[in-house]
Amino acid sequence: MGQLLELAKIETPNIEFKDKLLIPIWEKMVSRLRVSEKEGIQLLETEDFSAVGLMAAFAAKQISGNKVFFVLNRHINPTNICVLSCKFCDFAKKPGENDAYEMSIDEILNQIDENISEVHIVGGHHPTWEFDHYVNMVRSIHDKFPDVQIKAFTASEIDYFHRRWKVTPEESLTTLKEAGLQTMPGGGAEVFSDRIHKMLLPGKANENRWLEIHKIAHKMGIKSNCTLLYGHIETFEERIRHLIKLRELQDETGGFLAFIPLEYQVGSTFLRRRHTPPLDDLKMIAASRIMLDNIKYIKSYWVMLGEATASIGLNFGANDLDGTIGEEKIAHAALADSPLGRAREKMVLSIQDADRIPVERDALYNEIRVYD
Ligand code: V47
Repeated sequence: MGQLLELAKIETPNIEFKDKLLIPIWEKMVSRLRVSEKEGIQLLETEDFSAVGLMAAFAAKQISGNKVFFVLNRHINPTNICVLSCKFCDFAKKPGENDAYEMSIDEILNQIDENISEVHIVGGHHPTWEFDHYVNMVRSIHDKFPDVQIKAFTASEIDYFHRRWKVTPEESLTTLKEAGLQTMPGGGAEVFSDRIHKMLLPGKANENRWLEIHKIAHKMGIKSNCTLLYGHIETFEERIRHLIKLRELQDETGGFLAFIPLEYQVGSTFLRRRHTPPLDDLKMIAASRIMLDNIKYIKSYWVMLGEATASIGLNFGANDLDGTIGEEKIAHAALADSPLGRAREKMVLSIQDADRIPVERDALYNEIRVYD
């Protein structure tokens, strides 16, 4: 295994297991042995959610004690115009459609202020915006706000710059890094499965391409995040296989900062009738924490989970609550009922509600302030 996480020695809790199939998994965790695919599936299938929560909380405490991280950030989605037609997405629009929009670079700059640490930029795959436009966007932000770290463009967008403008990922990432890009978000991974790729996201970067682009980024010293879009038509097997693929790449590069399980928002796409029930969200967070033994941070993404479930997720293995966000558009286009953005005080309270210590961080997880 590549890069082992540093673990603090803490007392092993005494867990009363109702589901005896969890015991060998727990024994492996305590001995720092890797959990297998079959065991990962058991973590999602079990009804003993309190035991899974305690197991994951133990793993999280070994990694970051009682600390839970958050960032003052803004999400900016420069355009929703997109050549793709992913079947889960309510955000994308075609040119000329009623709600289609394009933000100018000045409009983007107006959404940022020097009080935030991170700006997160993800948008549609625009048919005519040239690659240079994205470079200008990053450079303009960096020039005006040199202290704001720029986390921008999913692997799917980097792949699209190649397909549309013949700029290879090596070239685009080198140029964007020179312009001020610091890290990459984890979107666009969806579910690593040929079956789902064909059905839901034809034409988008597939598993191999997504992983290849993150590997290129990591080799260039660009850290990134990773995600899984769950709660639609995927199986538990596909979810766990996806986590194992991420774990394998992390063994190789050590370049992932955080993993974010993204709960599918039903909106008007109706791949499923209802969103995932909160207890299943919590098991997903816990299984992620237990499987991804080499990725330091697991986010409880309040935008998609809702504020209450996200706060409880901090007792199911998550050690990051993401950020204040500003005006989120992707989940809200799919009718997420969380607020559009949150104040720092609300982030602190959600973490304290979970009996954890809030730590404000920057995009690279440097600690800015601990709220003891
Ligand atoms: O890639 C699209 C997903 C992603 C829906 O890296 C949907 O820190 C749910 O990746 N329901 C973008 N999800 C969001 C994302 C992200 C979010 C927060 C933090 C980070 C990070 C990354 O949103 C897309 C896609 O997987 N998405 N439609 C939907 N209906």
